[in-house]
Amino acid sequence: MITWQNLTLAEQKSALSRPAIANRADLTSKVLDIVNMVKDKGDDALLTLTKKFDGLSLNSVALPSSQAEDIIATLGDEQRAAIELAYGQIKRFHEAQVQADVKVETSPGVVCELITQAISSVGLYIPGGSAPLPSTVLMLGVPAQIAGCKRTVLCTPPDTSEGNKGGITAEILYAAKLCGIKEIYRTGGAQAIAAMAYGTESIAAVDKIFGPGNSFVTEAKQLVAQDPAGAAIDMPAGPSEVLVLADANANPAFVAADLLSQAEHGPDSQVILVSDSLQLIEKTKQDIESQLTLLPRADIAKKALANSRFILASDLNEAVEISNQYAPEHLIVQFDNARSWLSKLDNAASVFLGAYTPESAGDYASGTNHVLPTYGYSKVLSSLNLADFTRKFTVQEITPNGLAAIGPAIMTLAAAEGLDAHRNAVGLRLEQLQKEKSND
Ligand code: HSO
Ligand code: ZN
Repeated sequence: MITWQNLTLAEQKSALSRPAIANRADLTSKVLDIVNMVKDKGDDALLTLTKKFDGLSLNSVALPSSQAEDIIATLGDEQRAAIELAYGQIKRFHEAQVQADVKVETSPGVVCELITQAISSVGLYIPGGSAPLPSTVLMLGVPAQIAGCKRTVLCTPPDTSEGNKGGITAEILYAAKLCGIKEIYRTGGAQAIAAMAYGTESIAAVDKIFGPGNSFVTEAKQLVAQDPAGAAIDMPAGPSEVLVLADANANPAFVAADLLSQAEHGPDSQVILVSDSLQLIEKTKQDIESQLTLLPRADIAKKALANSRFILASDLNEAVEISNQYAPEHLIVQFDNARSWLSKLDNAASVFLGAYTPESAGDYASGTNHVLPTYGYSKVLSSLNLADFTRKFTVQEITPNGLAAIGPAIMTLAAAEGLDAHRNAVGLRLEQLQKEKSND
């Protein structure tokens, strides 16, 4: 446990540091090889890499729609209903984010507009591996559907489990179906990102790629985003994080469960507890131990917990300052009257207020998006939202009288910048108006 006040400024900074991404140059070169292979060989590269990494020989990247329907038919009623509930919640929250276009007459005869349009084609990456995430399909697919993107492509590694080898998990397929996603491809990793960015015979390139993934996927997203011929990406993604603020009255079992729910995501997950109560910290640690024994993913959680931090603050204000400095992806506030602290909470990407608001609610079904900036980027970047699936452009239209009123100022500004062609573009028109006036 760390007692915050006993640390020097430098020690405080290092107590909140994130682990550096190891051996980036090596990763970049491996990912570049994969990206280039997909650029050169298209679908063949995807199928070869699927054989290499997933051990599956597929004869096509696309999942035939009849196969998708057969897999969906295996889904139990309870699972179906849960996906439908989450879909409805996420839809309600994201539909409310639709913004009206802006149209303003800034002065008589000068009309300016800001219009929102859906990004034409988007690619959604859904990780497979140790925990396939149908919830992420909803988090990406629902806003794409509401925005009205013309094409939505979904890529995910093929299922390797017995009984559905080479297929895709039923939950992922059903979530995709609710979101109206028709293009579904069985390919994962850096190769899927390259395919969506540059296109292959079966996957046409998209404008923007969304979704979390391992270090290969993240690196591939960064590479294609730097290439003007590649694709835009949603945000830089690092390992998932939670910081819990808890006071002496918090329920340690709840706090332990919240910390563990983050820790089970991956060995590199970041888990931090900050409290002003030594007793709460000690009890939470005990509860973590006892809850861990029942978790199937205990090994993963233990690895993440090895890098966790338990910080004792002198009071709640100091606890809040520590959180603000760390800028967590998820911030859970288990203080009495948590809402009264909201205006003091800076920099967290997603805030959970009160004892009955676990992160799991936001991960699945409250309605908020679970794709969030990590690694301290939440200081400047936002939670994924409807606007990420749109672009905004401006329109203007000016009448002769409108131009006559603002034209002289434009000419003065153009002259000040030494840009005479700009000045003339207005001057010529004002002269024309002058002529028409004297002819009347
Ligand atoms: N906590 C993860 C999202 C997630 N949790 C998906 C469960 N499934 C990152 O925000
Ligand atoms: Zn989660």
